[in-house]
This record gives sequence, structure tokens and C-alpha cells, in this order.
Amino acid sequence: MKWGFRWYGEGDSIPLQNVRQIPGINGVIGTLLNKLPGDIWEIAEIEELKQSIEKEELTLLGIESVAIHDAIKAGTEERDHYIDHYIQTIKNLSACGIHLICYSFKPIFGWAKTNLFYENEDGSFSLLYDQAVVDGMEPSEMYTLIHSQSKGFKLPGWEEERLKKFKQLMETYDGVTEEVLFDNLAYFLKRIIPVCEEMDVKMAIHPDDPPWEIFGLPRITKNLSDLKKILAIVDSPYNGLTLCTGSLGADPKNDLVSIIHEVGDRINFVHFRNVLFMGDHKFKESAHLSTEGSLDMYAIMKALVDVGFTGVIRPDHGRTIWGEVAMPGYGLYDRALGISYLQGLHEAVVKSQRSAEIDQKAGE
Ligand SMILES: [Mn+2]
Repeated sequence: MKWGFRWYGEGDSIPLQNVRQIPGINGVIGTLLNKLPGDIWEIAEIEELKQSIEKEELTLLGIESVAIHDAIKAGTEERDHYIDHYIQTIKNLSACGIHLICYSFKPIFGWAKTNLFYENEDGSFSLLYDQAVVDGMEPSEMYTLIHSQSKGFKLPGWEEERLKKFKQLMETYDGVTEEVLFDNLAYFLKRIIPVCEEMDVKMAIHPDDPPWEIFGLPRITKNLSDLKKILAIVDSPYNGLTLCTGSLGADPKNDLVSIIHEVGDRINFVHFRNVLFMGDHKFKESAHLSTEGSLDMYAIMKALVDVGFTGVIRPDHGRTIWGEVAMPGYGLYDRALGISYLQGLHEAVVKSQRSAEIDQKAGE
């Protein structure tokens, strides 16, 4: 596996030098945070990002995310224009030696939480989602809530430029059902995947967070059956998944181990984190350890090793601990603890399998 760490560029509170000091790290998953959905990522800008990372002797392992314009998701007449832009970005990334793009196909809300600083008993802070809070809210209030808690950090997927046009944005999705959204994804993938194959750029769609419908907006990346449908649109390793354990895992009905066994050959990228169920459609993002949340992280890691996953893996959101001032979910400390734990799990799984093989051979 390649061990990565999400990094938001020069505006990130974490210097790359600190990322490099995490044991076993291979590189970062980068982004151009100033880019709006629909913009072309120019070669010069990508090169600048890449060089700033390589200067610290890290590798740019992939991009997260190249966001998709609402015209593509809603299927308006401008979509071909924006798909052309997306294709150009794929070509430019490939020209710079970048071969992995994480993206999501969610109307308006890329991710949603109702508390970005929920105080845990030990004084640390977690992101928390409570459906009961969302049920009493207008969709536009979600923007206000997230912005009021962002502590001045620019949060991906919550661009103020889009917020300003919120009403118009909601209207864009009028009549967009799950079926329509899925068809629009299919239209997009059928156009871009042949280019990805030619350019050797693997796509990795991120699941819904939380993995159920909110504000009546359609969601099509919630569970195994959704993921299988998406993979069948274009049967190519370039049309792949981001396995985000914390997103899919927020629904207790999603069995991550069986999901990995079913679609493991199409997982192009892994986000590893734990969640703690706190009630019906209510959960918080816990520390990574199995003992801290509701997911069996050992079983998930073992499943990834069992299906032969060798791609890029990164710790997902961490808690805010030790008084760190950072983007909610993206501090250094808890994610560094998380990745060390994951590396420990991985080493244990791989070595126990090897010794089991040796025992088996000795017994033959
Ligand atoms: Mn994720």
C-alpha cells in the first residue's frame, strides 16, 4: 500500500515538513483549493503544487477532489462544455504524472455534519452528525451552520461562491431524482473513462457522507448495490471507487468487509476512519481505533489485504486534540496517530498471513 495524507496546499495549517516526519508516509493527496467546480486545472498550476510537495521529498499520490460542476450532475445543456473541461484536467494531470482522481457525485452537499466541534469526554473534539438536527433545518441553514463552525478555514465542498447562488442551485436540481442523477453520472463516465484509460488516470468515486438521503436530494453512492451499479456503467479498472470506511460505515447496514470482498478489485483509493453510532442516524467521528468506535478496523484492514489492495490509503478525518488549531477533521495530531495505528494493523495482518502460509507449508 502507499500511505498518504491529505494536504490542502500552502493554506493548510500543517507544514509539509511535519507530514514528512510521520513514519512510513509515502506522500500526500493534494488539491488546488482555489479551483471551482468546472474550472480547468492548468499544467503550470499542477506542476507548482507537485514541485512544492517534491521539494519536501514527498510524492503527490493523487488529487482529492476534482469537483464536478452542477451542470454535469443536474444534466443541464451546459454539461458537455464542463465535461470537456474535466477531460482537459484529466489530460493535464496525466501530463504531470498524476494518476488518481477522487471525486464525488452528490448534489449540493458533498458532506454534511451538524457539529464540527462536538466535545468528547476526554476534552477532544469530533465531527458529529445528528439527523434530528437536520430534520429541523432548511438546506440553506446547513451552509450557515458549517460556516459558523469552520473557524475561518475554507472547507472543501462549502465554497462561498456556490452558497451565494444557493437558491438557484436548489432549482437546478428540480426534478433530479435518483434515476436522473444516476443517468447523468453514466453520461459523464461514458465520456471520461475512455480518456482515463488512454491517459492512465484512475477515477475513484467517494460515497455519500452520511450515506442516506438528506433534504430530499437524491443520493446514489450509499451502499453496495449503488456502488455495483456505478461500476457496471463502464466495466473498467479506471472507473473505480474510493472506499471511505467512515462514510459507508455510518450506516450500520453497510457491512464493509463484505463490500470489500464484493468490489475489492475496483477500489482505487481508501479513506480509513472509524465512527461511533450514538443513536438512530446519529454518529460521531471517533478516533481510528476499533475500541473507540463502532467499526472493526482490523477486519476491514484484513479484508483489504485479502483482496490484494495495493493502492493509496490515507487516514481520514481525525479528532481535534492537544489544542491544535486546524481545519475541522484535518488536524495533524489525530490523523498521525491514526495512520500509525493503521500501519500497525497492516503489518500485523500481513505478517500473520505469512506465518500462516509457512505453517501450512510445513504441515504439507
Ligand atoms: Mn472520506
